Order: sequence, then structure tokens, then C-alpha cells
Amino acid sequence: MENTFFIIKPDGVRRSLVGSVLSRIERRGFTIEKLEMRQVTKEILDQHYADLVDRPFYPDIVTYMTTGPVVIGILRGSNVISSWRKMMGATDPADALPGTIRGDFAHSSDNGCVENIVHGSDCLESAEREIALWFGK
Ligand code: IDP
Ligand code: MG
Repeated sequence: MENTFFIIKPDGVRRSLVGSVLSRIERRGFTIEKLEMRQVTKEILDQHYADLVDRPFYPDIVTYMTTGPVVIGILRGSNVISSWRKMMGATDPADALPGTIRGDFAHSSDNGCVENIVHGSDCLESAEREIALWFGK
């Protein structure tokens, strides 16, 4: 059993996709250990996306992620880190396969930033780091 950290990003909340995303998680059989609606700050994003802060598109990510509330949570299950990544689909919705969240609910964005509905930790180390960052120890 392991835990992963997820976000339903502002486009997911704004487009009323919270129920659809949570429903997929429940159908898959993962446990929702924590769930909370939050307004994201630049301060937490700078830490969350520490590996991206120097990229030219990082300011667009900050604008995108702070446009409205997000839903954050912790999922628990066996292999949940990689399974949740597979359920999300490819980063760019244009490449995401049908059947994935990004492939079913998004296509592409024209505002210079990839609006792709959801986030999921990419490995155990990221999951532990992100859970501590967003929820504390
Ligand atoms: P991931 O969300 O699939 O793990 P990452 O490479 O970690 O993808 O990027 C984090 C987020 O930053 C993406 O989900 C997307 O919202 C945004 N992003 C990534 N690459 C680009 C890009 O080339 N242009 C605009 N936004 C991007
Ligand atoms: Mg990532």
C-alpha cells in the first residue's frame, strides 16, 4: 500500500468535473484519505513545481493554477502512484489517450499553458514531498 497526492486543477473545478474525477477514483477502488478545497498561492506552487520554476512557461502555470480554487487530496492503494498517473493520461491533453481523464475531458489549450484537469505525484519521493508540503507532516 502507498499514498499519492492529487490535485483537481482550476479548470477541473470550474468545469464541474470534480464529481467525475472522484467517481473514477472510487470506481477504481482507491481510498480517498484526505480531500480539501483550497485557493492556491504562488508560494506553495514555487515549492510544488520547484523543478519548473526556471522554465519560460512557469508564469503561465502560476496564472493558471491561481485562477480559481482547486481540490487537493491523498489517495491510498496498491501501486496507486503509477496507476493514478495512468488514469490521468499524458501531460499534453492532445497526446492523452481516450479513457484517461485528460484524454476524455480535455483536448488542448490555446493560452500558452497546458490546462490538463489533474495532477498526480510522479514517484514515491515526490508523493511524500508533496503530501508534506500541502498537508504537513
Ligand atoms: P505532469 O503534470 O504530467 O506531471 P509536468 O511536466 O510535471 O507534467 O508539468 C507540470 C504541469 O506544468 C503540467 O501538468 C502542465 O499543466 C504544465 N506544463 C508542463 N509542460 C508545459 C509546457 O510545455 N507548456 C505549458 N505548460 C506546461
Ligand atoms: Mg509532474
